[in-house]
Amino acid sequence: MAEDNPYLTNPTKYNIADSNIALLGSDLEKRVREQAGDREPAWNDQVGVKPGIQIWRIEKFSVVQWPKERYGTFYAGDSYIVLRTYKKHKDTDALSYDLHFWLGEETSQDEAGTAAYKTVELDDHLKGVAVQYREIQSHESTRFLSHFSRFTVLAGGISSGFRTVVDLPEPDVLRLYRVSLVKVSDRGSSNLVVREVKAEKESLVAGDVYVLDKGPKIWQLNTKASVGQEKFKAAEFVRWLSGKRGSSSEVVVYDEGGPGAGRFLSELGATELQPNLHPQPNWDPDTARSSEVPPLTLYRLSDDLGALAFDSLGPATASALSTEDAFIIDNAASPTRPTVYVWIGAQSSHVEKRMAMQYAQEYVWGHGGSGVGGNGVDKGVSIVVEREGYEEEEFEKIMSSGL
Ligand SMILES: [Ca+2]
Repeated sequence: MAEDNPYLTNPTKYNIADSNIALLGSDLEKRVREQAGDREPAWNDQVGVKPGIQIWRIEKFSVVQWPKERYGTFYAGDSYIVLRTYKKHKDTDALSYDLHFWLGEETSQDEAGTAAYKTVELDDHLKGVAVQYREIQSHESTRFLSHFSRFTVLAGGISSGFRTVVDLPEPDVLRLYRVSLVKVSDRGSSNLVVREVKAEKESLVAGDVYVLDKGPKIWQLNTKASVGQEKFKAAEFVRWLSGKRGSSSEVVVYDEGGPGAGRFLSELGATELQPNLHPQPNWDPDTARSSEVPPLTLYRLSDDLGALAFDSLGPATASALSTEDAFIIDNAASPTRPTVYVWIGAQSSHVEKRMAMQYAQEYVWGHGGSGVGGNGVDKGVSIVVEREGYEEEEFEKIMSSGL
């Protein structure tokens, strides 16, 4: 389905490695404002009024409601806004919010900028009490993944039209999915994550389960390093996929090293799996901040002296957070939950509140380099905005151990 979209005929890719979102005061911001108008119709009285998930996709410069039946499925070519409304305490009426914007690896700069801008706007609509998160494809926070019992990322996007995972592919089509379980809570519950990857041998890495969709045939490969629950959940996904097609696809399950597994590999021109160079660390709250982790570093964003100033305060100290300013706390070196936090004081100025996320993005961009464990900050790192008085438990835990 070709879409009449003047902005996407030649989209500028939002390249995480080489660019940042210089949004406020930029030409992009002006264009977003012009296109969107002052009042966003999507932020109406149906938004954030009862517990549940709400999702919008950025289309051109607009915020468009994402169909409920597609919740949990994201396209690498798009940007989305995800709002989770919940009650922190079940006995009260007060609602809390997790507000995420998710940027696919192939999304355009315009879409990414619009998503970031509209997220701040939605937070304003919610009276500024949401916790905001920037999510980058393949670097999603566990908080984000915990909202979806099955989280799926497909290739393509708005410019290439809809395709669902169950669309029956052409008989000669090969689609490869990497299926893994991701721990989403400290109590050990796990959600299924399905990512479409290039159907080529380089994509086959030890440690997960792969599903090769050949249309009439669906093959599952359990690698040796995959865990039992992963295989089980992947089989559930395969059964669902086949079931959606009226069980017309023939399903075969292979185990790495077992009979026939070579057939799966050779279909992609491989003879063996690639070694997993970046195994996912296991989340253990007790060792979340071990002694090897560098101390948290703290930055202050303040316009108290007129112009907006961004200053390093060095290692975090307990007294440094003040209610009159915004702060950036770099916990990107955490081996388990690398995050850059933005903390916004209740008495901070309008400009400080508005600019904080942008400064965090520029900070991440400017410090990008060797990534987790090194001196730099992984460009895909989660950015989380915490408002004074509405902080997440996780943040409080990190601050109390770091300060
Ligand atoms: Ca201030």
